[in-house]
Amino acid sequence: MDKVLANRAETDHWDVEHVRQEFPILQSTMHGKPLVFLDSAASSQKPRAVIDAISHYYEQQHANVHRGVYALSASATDLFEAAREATRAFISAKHDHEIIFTRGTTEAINLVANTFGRKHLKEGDEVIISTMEHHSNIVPWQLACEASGAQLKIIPLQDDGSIQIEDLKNLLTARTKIISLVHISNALGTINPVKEVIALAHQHDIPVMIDGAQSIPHLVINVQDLDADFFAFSGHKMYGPTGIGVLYGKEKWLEDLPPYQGGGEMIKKVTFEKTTYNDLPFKFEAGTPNIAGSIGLKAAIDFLANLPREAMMHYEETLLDYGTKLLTGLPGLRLVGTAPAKASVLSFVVDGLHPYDIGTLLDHQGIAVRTGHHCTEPIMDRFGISGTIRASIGMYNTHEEIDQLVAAVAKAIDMLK
Ligand code: 7TS
Repeated sequence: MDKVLANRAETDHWDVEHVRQEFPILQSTMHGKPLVFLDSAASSQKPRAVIDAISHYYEQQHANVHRGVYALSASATDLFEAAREATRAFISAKHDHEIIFTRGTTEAINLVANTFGRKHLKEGDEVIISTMEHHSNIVPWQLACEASGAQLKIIPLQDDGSIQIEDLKNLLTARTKIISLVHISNALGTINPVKEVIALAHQHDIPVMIDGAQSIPHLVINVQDLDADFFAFSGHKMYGPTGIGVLYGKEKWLEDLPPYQGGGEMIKKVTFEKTTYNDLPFKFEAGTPNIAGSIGLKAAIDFLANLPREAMMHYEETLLDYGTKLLTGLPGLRLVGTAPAKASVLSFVVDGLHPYDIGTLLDHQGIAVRTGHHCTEPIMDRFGISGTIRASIGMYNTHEEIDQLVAAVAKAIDMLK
């Protein structure tokens, strides 16, 4: 069977109507119209299994973890640690203690930039990121560079929104200490060749951090196969709750780095003379963690793990291709981000029209998209625009919803011109 046919056969196994039934909010209306939710890159909607796991936890299972001698605390601890194990398995990490729970991707990147910066960055050292980073993979590194006197080096963007390995090669020097790169761009949809980047960096003994905020809901992630040194993601973009995220770090790096925040949980022994730090992963988990969030995250992982992920990926690809074809047919509309390797994001501008005005008219049709710079101002500067309209796809979107988006954009163009 050729690839197209194989894809089609697998796509057929994606029962989108069945999947939609699992997401209560998708049955709701907005401005009297059925909700068409096309903003999953900002935050995805939650299946009932996640909502139920969290309310069940608060109704029947809540106590603080790692503290009490009593049964309820011990079982809350077991649930929390089961979430860590499920997360490990989900991204094929080697050890449970390589999974650090954070508030989200932003906190995970700050953790690495801060601790790596304190220990390994000095005056004249260099940190490489790309033009397509989310602000959360720019600003923490700027702070680390300011504190240490290191310099930020930027991989440029091609016109289609991709990066070239040659450009990265040209930036590598003996002073490069770390590379931090987004896996899938939230504003362009570009899928970066992170495995190739990591292999290249490792030839020079440079560690690589991957911002996986947008790849985790769409791709099957295997951190050992990627050989990533650090990999960050958020629960709320992968159908889980807000306020929980993950930093994966290779054991050797997490052992090497100093603690991030100080407080309870992260210590072994505290005296005023000297405090010793706890073992991994607790060294990086100061204070009471987001227990309910971890349980919701595990429910999201179990939900995803029970779905045919290959079929989901092919289905999302067909939606992206469909939307690309239809949108590019509209007058004055230009897609921003046309790299050959792309996932789930349709970012566009319309000649002479402000993204916000189009976004507002779409909202009146019940269609939720995001407009603006998407926390990626350097991308907007690179393309000389102030923002885009971004429709982003989740597992529950349909071809009919893409039709509605395109019809509503066409209507908005007509009204505003
Ligand atoms: N990195 C990428 C690539 C992202 O898309 C986002 C959030 C983050 C990091 C930060 O994640 P957080 O969970 O810590 O906030 N992206 C978006 C977006 O595209 N629209 O709203 C948030």
